[in-house]
Amino acid sequence: MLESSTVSATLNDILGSHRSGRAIVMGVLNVTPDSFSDGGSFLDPAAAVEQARRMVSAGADIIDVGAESTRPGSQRVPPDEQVRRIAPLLREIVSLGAAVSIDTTSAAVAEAALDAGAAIINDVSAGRGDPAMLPLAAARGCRVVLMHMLGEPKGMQVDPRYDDVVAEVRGFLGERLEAAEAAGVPRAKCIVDPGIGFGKRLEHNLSLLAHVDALVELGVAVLVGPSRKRFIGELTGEDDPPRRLGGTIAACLACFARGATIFRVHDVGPVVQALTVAAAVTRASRP
Ligand code: HH2
Repeated sequence: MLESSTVSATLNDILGSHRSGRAIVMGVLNVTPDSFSDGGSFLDPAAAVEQARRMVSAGADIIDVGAESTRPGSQRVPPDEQVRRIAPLLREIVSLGAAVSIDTTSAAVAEAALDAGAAIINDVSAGRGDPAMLPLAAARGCRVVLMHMLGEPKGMQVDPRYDDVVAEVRGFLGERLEAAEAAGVPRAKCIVDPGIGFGKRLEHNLSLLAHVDALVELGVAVLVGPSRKRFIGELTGEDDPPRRLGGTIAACLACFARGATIFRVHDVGPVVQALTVAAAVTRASRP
């Protein structure tokens, strides 16, 4: 499917956001029964499309569609079941005009989504989960999010350890950028992500948020996904993920101040508003 000129312009804005400083918001759409904060809410295709429409109206530049939960302890969902979940709604979501990303580690699922008009592969395994993923991205000329994860979702929160979490995550992402380039995906089409909550304790998540500028030095746009995650509950005592919006906004703003520009969130409107104000204050502080 050919990209519309509006989506191509959005994609250029997204990939160049680390240079322009423009904040980009990626709205989360989980077409799953078991996601940690919204599982089951959008399994019905009509509800999913309606939620995507709301997120686009609220200012989302990207809609990230996922059909497999990666919460700690989650079970893998076979590729054909992921395709079955997204097939009835993907084209309609693409027609809303935002860029669409597919959150999967399976090349078969990514290919089905690209065929329906998705433009970005969001791979939490950074191309390690399926050897066909990076070659597919190269052949289709699409953009790729490369995320850091220690281990697999099933056991990743069992005693994760690092000597220097920031250096190790940065080193890993540098290597995955090289692997993507070796497979034929230009660096300029890649986005990196420290993988908040993926094999990390509270102190690891906080170090990565505090030093996200070390990832910006890799020379590509940096995405962060703190939305509603457990570290916010650990800091604040809020057990109910949908009630973690204040913490989500604080984490996004702290990362924006340090050079990250793409924010994967469930609550698009409030985060767009917060980033708009933060960006205006930053501009006003320049001579
Ligand atoms: N977090 C989740 C899923 N996909 N992708 C990227 N690039 N970065 C993230 O931090 C990230 C991600 C987990 O959040 P969610 O989709 O809300 O939950 P679940 O995995 O349970 O569906």
